[in-house]
Amino acid sequence: MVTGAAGFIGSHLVTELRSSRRNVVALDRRPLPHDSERQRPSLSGSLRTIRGDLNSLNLADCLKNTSTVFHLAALPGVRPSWTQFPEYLQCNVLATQRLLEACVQAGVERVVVASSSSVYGGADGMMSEDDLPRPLSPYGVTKLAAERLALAFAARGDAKLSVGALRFFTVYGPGQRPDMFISRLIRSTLRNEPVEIYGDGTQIRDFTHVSDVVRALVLTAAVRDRGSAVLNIGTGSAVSINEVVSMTAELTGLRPCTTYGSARIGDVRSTTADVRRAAGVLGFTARTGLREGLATQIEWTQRSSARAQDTVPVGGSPASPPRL
Ligand code: UPG
Repeated sequence: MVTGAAGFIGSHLVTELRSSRRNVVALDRRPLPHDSERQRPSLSGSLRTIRGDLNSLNLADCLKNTSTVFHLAALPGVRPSWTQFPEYLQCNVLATQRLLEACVQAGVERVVVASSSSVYGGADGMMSEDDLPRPLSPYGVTKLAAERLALAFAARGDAKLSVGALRFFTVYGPGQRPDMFISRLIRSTLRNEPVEIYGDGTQIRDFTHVSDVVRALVLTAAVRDRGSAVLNIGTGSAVSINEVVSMTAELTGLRPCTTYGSARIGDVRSTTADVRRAAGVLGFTARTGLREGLATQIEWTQRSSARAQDTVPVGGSPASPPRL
């Protein structure tokens, strides 16, 4: 089962699992994306979709015959969590508790939980799994709570499940959430519109391509020693927001129109994953460098906007003004 199957990472994971002949239950509050490429009929594993909320679905029914759960459903994003904390708590903590309880009852063997580098807070230098987490945003607090809840369930004497909690570092690539920086930068550059940089653009991120993240998820589900573990999933090196802007300019041949505004509360200055534990436990190392990965997202954005223009209803035009 994949929770959050309609999301950015979830939809890629569903495709990968099905192409390796896994039968997938895809659960989400939203419909799966109608992205022609990702819903290829050639995929060999079966797909059952369940539309609903983890806080209210009958999870015992949903989990029948499920051996592995990838728990990706969450309210993501750092900055809105200051003003929408009850929703973050509901979606990231209470829903996780409800799912884990149901997993124990259903005899699920393996749960892979999506955690985040946001649990670390404002560390300088490499972030290592043994560092004391000090989240700087309410979002980071909820991701840490979800991760620890999962580990607490795995430690219960009556549960046969083990947990892999993966701390993802700023994931990007085709289908990236539209509120994230790289998405906004590429979209606005292609449309010749301005994009605001929060702060001076010298903040750095360990940008991790979604294909690497999906590989790490699959490896975590399959790892032979199925003990519970917390693992960083990143590349081990970081790039500034200003460098991402320069690379995007080179790759598109266009000049991004950037404006600089205030840094946002709760945004950390720097993230860099210590990747040694993931290498040791999973044999995982990221393969996609930022330049190559950015090119995949630029190409995907160009294709999606071309498709959107092609699917305008008869009589309409992409440039039609809204009806008043
Ligand atoms: N930023 C801007 N302008 C924008 C959007 C973002 O300057 O319009 C900045 C932002 O302040 C941050 C950087 O760009 O410094 C990267 O932002 P973003 O792409 O949104 O990623 P993060 O803030 O690093 O957070 C992402 C995910 C979060 C996940 C985390 C894991 O949004 O859900 O937990 O990465 O590291």
